[in-house]
Amino acid sequence: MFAAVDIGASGGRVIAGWLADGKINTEVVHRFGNGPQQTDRGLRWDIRGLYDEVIAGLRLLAERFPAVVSIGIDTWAVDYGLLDADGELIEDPHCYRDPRTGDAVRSVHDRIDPAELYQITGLQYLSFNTIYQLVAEQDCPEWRRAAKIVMLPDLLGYWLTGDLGTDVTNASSTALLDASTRDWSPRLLQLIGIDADMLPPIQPAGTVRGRISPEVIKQTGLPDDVVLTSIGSHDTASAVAAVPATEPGFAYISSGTWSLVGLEIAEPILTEDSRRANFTNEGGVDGRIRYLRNEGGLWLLQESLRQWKLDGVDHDLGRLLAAAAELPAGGPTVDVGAEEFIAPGGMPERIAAACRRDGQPVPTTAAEFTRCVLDSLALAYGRTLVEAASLSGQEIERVHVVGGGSQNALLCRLTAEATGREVIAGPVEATALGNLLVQARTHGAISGALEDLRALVAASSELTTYSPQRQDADTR
Ligand code: LFR
Repeated sequence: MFAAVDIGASGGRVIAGWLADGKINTEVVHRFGNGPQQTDRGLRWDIRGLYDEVIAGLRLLAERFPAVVSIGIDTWAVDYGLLDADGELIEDPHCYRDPRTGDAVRSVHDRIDPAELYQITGLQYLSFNTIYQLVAEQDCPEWRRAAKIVMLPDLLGYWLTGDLGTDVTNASSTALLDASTRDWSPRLLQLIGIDADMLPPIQPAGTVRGRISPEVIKQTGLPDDVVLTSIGSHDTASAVAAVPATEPGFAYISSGTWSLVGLEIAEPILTEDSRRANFTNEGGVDGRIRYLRNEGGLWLLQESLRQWKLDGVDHDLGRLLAAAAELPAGGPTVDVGAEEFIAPGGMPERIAAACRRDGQPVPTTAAEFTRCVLDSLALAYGRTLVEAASLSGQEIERVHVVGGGSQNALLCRLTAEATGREVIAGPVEATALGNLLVQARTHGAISGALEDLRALVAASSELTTYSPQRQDADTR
């Protein structure tokens, strides 16, 4: 029995998982909300509140599944907390959507040419990559007290165990990791003035991080030998590990707040063409490379819904999607990955402004905005996969959509049309499954390569296929 703590930008869950009859079974024991908090010190995560939810979830887990042997934690990437010399968190971590890195980006690129930075890290340029956030932080008083930089899943893990460590999947999102050696880059650390001992050691996914502390055992009622296992702690890495592909030739879209669109490859592609196309080489489970582009995601729709609610209209998503599906194809589209959509607030107006600026029809109803976001996402997916195939030389025969967006039938149908490929949707909880399966393998409940884990996910999940030619879907 294993437990996944899986926290995304809009919500978290504690999920129990166990193997029986060649399948993985899961049960969600606790769900909780999440979202960046606007404070007078910028946009931040309430990480202590999230930790309290994790503890509440582990308490429920201990009651329901007393035989749990291991816990794994994943969250979104790039963000971190700073610990002082006594190991205390200095302040709530910044959210990557805080637009604080403008000067820091310029400052880093003055010190190292972006082309050279890419040759070392292989990382897509995103204004919120950890390297830029850290340089922005160096101007704040809190930086002077900072002794350790700890990625968010590792911070939660540190509070559970007292042990500090990280894994390559999340470390690769910082732009401080050398994509070729898969270790911290001494050159980049020196460039931005960070001592190597501020960063924790990198452990491969599938290493025991440490035992859950006696204090947490007392608080939760967990068995006293339960451990924290290092998994693909970047949520996207765990999701990609659980893509239910049974044959090569697949692409994936991990679809949620963001859409991570790409392929799995064996060695990083660090060419100038790849950099110009803004593809990333993030570290995957078992040394694989996640060659993908981070496109905007359902955030544009989530934020629009939030704005309409603030304005007094609480739309039902199901109804909105049904109305959007009735609208004709060929409506306006926006660049979902653009910097202008990263920060929260006023999303429908920003979408309308982008359409107006480009001389396109401007959406007015909520259904039109919804359709515009989904058409834009599908268009971005289609383009990204054409480029991924050409840059990697890998053929794409089918596209797996995992995560929350796999439940959005309209988006899946539009994706099949835009990519001209069969789309296989599901599972929704791929991230938690990837987290659980790596733990299960570490603790001997299963064995095999990533392909075997994926076959197990395929055998355990209900998947829906959307064909590019047909308007309907098959569920198996
Ligand atoms: C998805 C994700 C993406 C990362 C973004 C910010 O949840 O982890 O992979 O680019 O969030 O961390």
